Amino acid sequence: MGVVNVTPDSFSDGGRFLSPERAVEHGRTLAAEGADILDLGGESTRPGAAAVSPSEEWERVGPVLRGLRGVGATISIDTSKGAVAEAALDEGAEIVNDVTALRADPELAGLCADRGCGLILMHMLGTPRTMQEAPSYDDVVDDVKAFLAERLQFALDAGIEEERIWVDPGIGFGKTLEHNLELLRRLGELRELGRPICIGTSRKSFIGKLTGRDVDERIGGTVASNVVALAGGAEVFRVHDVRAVREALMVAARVLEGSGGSSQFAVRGSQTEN
Ligand code: HH2
Repeated sequence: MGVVNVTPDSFSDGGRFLSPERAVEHGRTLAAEGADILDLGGESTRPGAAAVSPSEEWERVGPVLRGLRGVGATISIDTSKGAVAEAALDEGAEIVNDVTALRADPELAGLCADRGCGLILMHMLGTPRTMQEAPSYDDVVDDVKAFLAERLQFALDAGIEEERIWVDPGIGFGKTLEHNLELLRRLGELRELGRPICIGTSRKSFIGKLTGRDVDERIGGTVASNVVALAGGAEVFRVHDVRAVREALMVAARVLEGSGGSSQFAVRGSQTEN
């Protein structure tokens, strides 16, 4: 899953793709690099980011969504707002990626049930504004798992089909460095929820803490953390650097084959090199 942020203030790439033309071009590049899904976002979730009205959010992402039609990737809309999700689904998006796991907008669950779209339920402690203020858990993996189980049941009760739902532990959303590492180390425990796991480690601050690298220099840590997530059973990898991560996952998947790891990546390399 390649990230297309049409925002002025995303932590990773804020402002770089705010013009629709640049965002569309970026999305096309990510699709050409092998992204199966493009995740379009018009509101940053970083701590302290400015809130955006539904109309402003849609004004940012709408033209980009239209420009990416026919690019050969499934479009996912990264939003917590029913109005934005509805407009995006009308324009051809097929997945709603809600970082609040259906807690922010009471209309969103019914919309997803009616439309039969895909849905990503992500864990976050508190809100983007407050989430990094001394986050604490009894056991981060057990707590995240219980939260996702509860949100999964909520979605099912709202009439959303189980096979359309993916779960995500929300790396960096109300988590310390140790919490993020523990979630990646024990990711396999979330498989007991019975739904595909989506993971978003790309360029996040825990990588900066470990490597000392600035946000646009975290590709090594991003690759490593996604490979670890693959070994833990993740199936959807939300990243800014599609080519590098995809190639790493193709190789890692072959190594893990037969060891119980996931192996959905076909290897397309030359047979004549070593
Ligand atoms: N992370 C971000 C945004 N959306 N969605 C899911 N499912 N999982 C994630 O880990 C996730 C997400 C944050 O990353 P980014 O979009 O690069 O930054 P910003 O929120 O500042 O736009």
